[in-house]
Amino acid sequence: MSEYKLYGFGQSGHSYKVALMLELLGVDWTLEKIDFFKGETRSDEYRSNVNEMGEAPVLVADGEKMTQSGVILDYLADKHGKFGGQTAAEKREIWRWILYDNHKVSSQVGGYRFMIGIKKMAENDVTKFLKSKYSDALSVMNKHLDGQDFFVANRPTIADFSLCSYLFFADEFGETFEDYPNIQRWLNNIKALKGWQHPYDLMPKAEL
Ligand SMILES: N[C@@H](CCC(=O)N[C@@H](CS)C(=O)NCC(=O)O)C(=O)O
Repeated sequence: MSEYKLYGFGQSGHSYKVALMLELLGVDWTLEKIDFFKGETRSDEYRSNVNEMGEAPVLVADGEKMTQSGVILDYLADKHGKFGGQTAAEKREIWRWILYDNHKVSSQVGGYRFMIGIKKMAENDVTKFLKSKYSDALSVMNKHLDGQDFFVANRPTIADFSLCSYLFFADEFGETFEDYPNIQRWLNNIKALKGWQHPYDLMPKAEL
C-alpha cells in the first residue's frame, strides 16, 4: 500500500501543488481521481466522508485526512525535512507567499482559466476582472523574483510549488508571461528540479 493517497484530478492546480511535492520528494503515492466536473466534490457523500469543504486536494497519510494545499505542503515539508523553512523567519516567509498564492494568484488565475480555458467562455466583465487581478499579482511576483531563483531563501520551497501550480496551465488561457521575464525564468528553474512533471503527466484529466 502506498504511503500517501491523494484525492485530485488533472485540471486541478491546487491538487497539482501536492502531486508535484510528492513527486519531488520521490515518495510512493496513489491518486484517487475525482470526477470533479460531474459534481463529485459537491455530493453529500464527498462532503460527509472526504472533505466537508467540498474541495480537492485531500491527502490521506498516517491514518489522517488532510485538506487545504498549503497545510498539506507544510505537513509534507516537516515530515520529510525537505522544501520547508530552516528558521522560524523562513517558515513565516513561506506562509506569507502561500497565503498570497491562495488569495491573489491561484484563486484568480484558477477562476480565469476555468472560464476561458475549460468552459471556453468569451471575455466578459468577470473574466476581465479576474485577469486584471491576476496580472497585478504576476507583477508583484515578477518584481520579487528580481535577482532571485526562487521565492524564499533562494532555494526551492513549498512556497514555489504553491505559487507555480496554475501557471503551468498558461497555454490554456493564453498567458505567455512575455511581460514577466522573471516568472518565465523561475518556472524554468522549477521545471529543472529532479522529478518535475507537468500536471497532466501526474494526474489524468477529469472528464468534462
Ligand atoms: N484553498 C484550497 C482551494 C482548493 C480548491 O478550490 N479546489 C478546487 C479544485 S482545483 C475545488 O475543489 N473547488 C470546489 C468547488 O469550487 O466547488 C486549497 O488550497 O486546497
